[in-house]
Amino acid sequence: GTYKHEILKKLQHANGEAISGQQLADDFELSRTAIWKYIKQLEEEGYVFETIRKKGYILKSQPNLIDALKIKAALETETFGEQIIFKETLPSTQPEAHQLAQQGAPAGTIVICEEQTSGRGRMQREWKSQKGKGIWMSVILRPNVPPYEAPQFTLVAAVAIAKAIEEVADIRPEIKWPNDLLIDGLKITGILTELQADPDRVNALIMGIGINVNHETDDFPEDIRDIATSLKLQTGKEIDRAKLIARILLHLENYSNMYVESGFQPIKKEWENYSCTIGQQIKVSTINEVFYGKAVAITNDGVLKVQLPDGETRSVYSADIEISK
Ligand code: BTX
Repeated sequence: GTYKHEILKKLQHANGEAISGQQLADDFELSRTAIWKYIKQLEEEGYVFETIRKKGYILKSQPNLIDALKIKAALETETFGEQIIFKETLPSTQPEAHQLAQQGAPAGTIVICEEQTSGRGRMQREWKSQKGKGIWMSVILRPNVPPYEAPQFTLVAAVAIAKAIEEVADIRPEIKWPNDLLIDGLKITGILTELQADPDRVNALIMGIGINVNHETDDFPEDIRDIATSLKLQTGKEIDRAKLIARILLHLENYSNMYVESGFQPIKKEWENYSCTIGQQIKVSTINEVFYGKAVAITNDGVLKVQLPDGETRSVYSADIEISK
């Protein structure tokens, strides 16, 4: 696996220039026949190469699939994504990741699949995960923080994902506190942060990320067609999911390290720039009550401040919100 992955990586970074079989053979200390065999394997997986006599191979196109190899080839991280568990189909990537975390999987381990048959959101709500269209993944984080800080990582992840989407798809999503990304008011991403912890320290955060990427309208089940959208619907372009995943992992690695070192404060400005929540009239639903007010600020600790009609300000740690039009 690793030679194939390294050879692919070289060809991906050649920017349309040919690389000769001899050069690849020299670089990896392999025979030219071995290189040729790896190229054939890659072709079987759907990669298309142009072979130019005396010059070598040019990567012409890549299969629009995600697999561990393709994600790895696109990675720019220190450690995130070193361990990738890729499955065609899973009920949900979350329980799988929980189990791996319990067995000691390192930070940055990801579980990802092409299809979830019972993907879930918060409070056991359903998360629709159409085959081959989206990014359905769970990332294991191991931040050295107390358990009460876990919800902040949802905010950290939202910034990391928003930034990755902006860079790869060239469209700017908005963050709806706490765990949604929207484009044009429609849901493009949901984040589910779950916790494995002792009373005073986090052992692992299992960060579930669902992104609608290459869906056409018909790919969404009817019950969410009016509230959901995909990057393809919004940009008119097919998006390379492996590239987007790699970018998310890069930013997630950076921002979660930043959080552990310095808290939410250095990330807050970026969060606010992406936010569509602050300044809006909102309806807040917590487990205990429903109330209306104006979202006035996010604190340095990532807590939402809501001002009630009577002027009183409340701190909201966890809730669902609706933005009034
Ligand atoms: P949430 O509880 O904030 O949102 C769930 C709600 O979103 C649903 O009740 C439904 O109305 C709507 N919805 C369902 N599917 C979609 C979709 N594909 N696009 C837009 N809206 C939808 C959000 O929860 C957190 C979702 C995390 C999903 C990831 S995927 C990888 C990991 N595995 C897993 O089972 N969950 C996470």
